[in-house]
Amino acid sequence: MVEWTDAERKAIKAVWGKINVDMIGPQALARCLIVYPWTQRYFGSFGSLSDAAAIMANKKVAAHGKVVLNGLGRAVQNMDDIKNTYAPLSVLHSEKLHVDPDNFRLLGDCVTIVVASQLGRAFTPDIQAAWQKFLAVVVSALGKQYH
Ligand code: HNI
Repeated sequence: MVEWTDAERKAIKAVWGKINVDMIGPQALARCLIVYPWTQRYFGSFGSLSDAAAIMANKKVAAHGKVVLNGLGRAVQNMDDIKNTYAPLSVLHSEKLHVDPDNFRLLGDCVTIVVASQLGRAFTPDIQAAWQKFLAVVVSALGKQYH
């Protein structure tokens, strides 16, 4: 099981407390689709993803970005049991959506970049260290049911 120090818990909750899901979610998913264009293949039903402007204006991308970030929120609320909390999501991404699990880290990095640009100086190296550990646990839990 993952051990969290009090400082890490505090840092992760503090970052989450400053995240506006409705803003960060759409931006992070749009960035992922633009920066790593192969991730677009899973969103064939989302309409036009033809260029960066289309992706950023795409309402389905925005809505799904919020869904993903709310999913991340569930991990924040269940920090001591992320693996079980994410078991059904892991099965879904593996068996139904067939998402290559390498992509989880890429989306996580996009979330971090958007969060960092919003928090600015408040996103200190210590805070980032705790946040990256949290995302690493999330990525690992999402990949757990792949076989
Ligand atoms: Ni993901 C659906 C959470 C990464 C492709 N995804 C979901 C849902 C949640 C979710 C929550 C909704 C489930 C439901 O309907 O029951 N996804 C997350 C989280 C991460 C993540 C927390 C990582 C941080 N998903 C990814 C990545 C891809 C991805 C990296 C592809 C590149 N996800 C999908 C697709 C769906 C999806 C595709 C279904 C979308 C739809 O509505 O058709």
